Amino acid sequence: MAVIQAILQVVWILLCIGAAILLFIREASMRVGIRLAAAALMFMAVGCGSSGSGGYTPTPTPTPTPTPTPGAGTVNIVSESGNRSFNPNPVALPATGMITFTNTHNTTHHIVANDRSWDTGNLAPGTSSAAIAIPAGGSNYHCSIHPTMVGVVNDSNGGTPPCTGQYC
Ligand SMILES: [Cu+2]
Repeated sequence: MAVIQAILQVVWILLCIGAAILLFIREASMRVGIRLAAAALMFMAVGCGSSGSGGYTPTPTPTPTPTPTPGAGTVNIVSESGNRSFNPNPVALPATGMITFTNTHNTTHHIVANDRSWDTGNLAPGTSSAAIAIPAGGSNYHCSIHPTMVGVVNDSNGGTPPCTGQYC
């Protein structure tokens, strides 16, 4: 089977070369120009190469970078210093009601709503959370790894939501 395949491949390559030469001669005799003939020859070579079983290496497709959710607000995690850990803080709730947390600090953080209604999961340095749906009433939040880090998402009217408990 492999022998037949090899023979077929050789025949195919010979056909390709033949076609390319014919095309070259035809183009040359028509005085269209050597450049066009060369281009045609290249085209044939590429075409033959890709239809064979070997010799063609597909170029790897680059991994797409995650695109931010349109209309989501962003809070940057900037340090481990109380209510200055986040920027901006407080943050306005955008019309989409969505906020993305981006960790620009040099250590892992894990942001949770004080009422546990949402949770970013662990955010390694340089990573961002998914866009998080914040309730229209806003949210008080903190870092579960560093409980002194506290922040606020304002309510949809721009007001500060009431904060009760140990993370206020
Ligand atoms: Cu933290």
